[in-house]
Amino acid sequence: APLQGRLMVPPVRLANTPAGEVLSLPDHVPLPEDAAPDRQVHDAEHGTLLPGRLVRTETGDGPWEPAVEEAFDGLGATWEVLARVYGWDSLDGQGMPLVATVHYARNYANAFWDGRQMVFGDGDGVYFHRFTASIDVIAHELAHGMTQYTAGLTYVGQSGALNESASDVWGALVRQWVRDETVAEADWLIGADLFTDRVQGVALRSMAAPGTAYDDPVLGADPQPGHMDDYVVLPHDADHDNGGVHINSGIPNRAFHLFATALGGRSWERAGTVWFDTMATRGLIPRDCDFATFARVTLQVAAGRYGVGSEEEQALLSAWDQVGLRP
Ligand code: ASN
Ligand code: ZN
Repeated sequence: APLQGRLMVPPVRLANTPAGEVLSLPDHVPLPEDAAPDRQVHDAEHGTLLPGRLVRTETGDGPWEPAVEEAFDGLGATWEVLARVYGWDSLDGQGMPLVATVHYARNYANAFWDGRQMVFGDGDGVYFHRFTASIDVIAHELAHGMTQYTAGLTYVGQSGALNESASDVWGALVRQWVRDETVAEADWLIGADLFTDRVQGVALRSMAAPGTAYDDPVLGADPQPGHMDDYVVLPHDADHDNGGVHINSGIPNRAFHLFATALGGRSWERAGTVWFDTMATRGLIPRDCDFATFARVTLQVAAGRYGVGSEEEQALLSAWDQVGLRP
């Protein structure tokens, strides 16, 4: 449906869209039932050469070992949400293969998107289980690929924290979709299945209450802020998490949580739609988008999709206000 009426927020100068222009957001047309993902799961066999040995595609008989099963199913669930809810086929919207590698290196306690594919370590076995254990972590890594092909948010400073936050949003959303949870039933945790019993903590991050996910003698305390007053200013280099991209992501994470829970129902419906449109509509946000610009564009999208003064727009305005981002 085309955007109607005036925008409640001041017109924002968009990357490719002149200020004040009436935007038109395309309807989401779910992909047909017979559309399917093209998953390719590899085994690095504890080396670091990527992608490694191809062990599973869409054809072939199992059984497969757990890491392969989890990666394959997690990629499938993420593809399903994007395709069936938003009509988006794979990372680029054009059906590109979903490539993943498991058993990366030894005792590797992380997962990442390398610009072309997803990579999952087995964890160190002391503090971390294997990184395919949390479906939201799989969706998080895959979403980095989607962000690369859509908004292209630069992985440093505020745009980097928005990139990180978008991955957490898709992670939480896919987890909730798989478990068919309402926003009230969901725990809004990222990486809830990764920690061993030894760790004093519940997950890597909490979108509902950033900064409370863990407090451990060895791992330290969860450093995430949930409000602009607590924004952590760090140098924009690799030694400082590119300016705290995994730290300050707590702020937009909490805004999404507040928005989604105020609306109720399922997160992928209205709240997810606003985030999807903001991220995936070409030219809506610049690559170096800051928090304030992101907030303004989400409000324009909400007003466009659901109407000026709508419940959705009001809930989102309140959510951004509660994290210190009043447009
Ligand atoms: N697991 C991390 C992430 O996807 C790895 C990284 O810092 N690139 O954000
Ligand atoms: Zn990430």
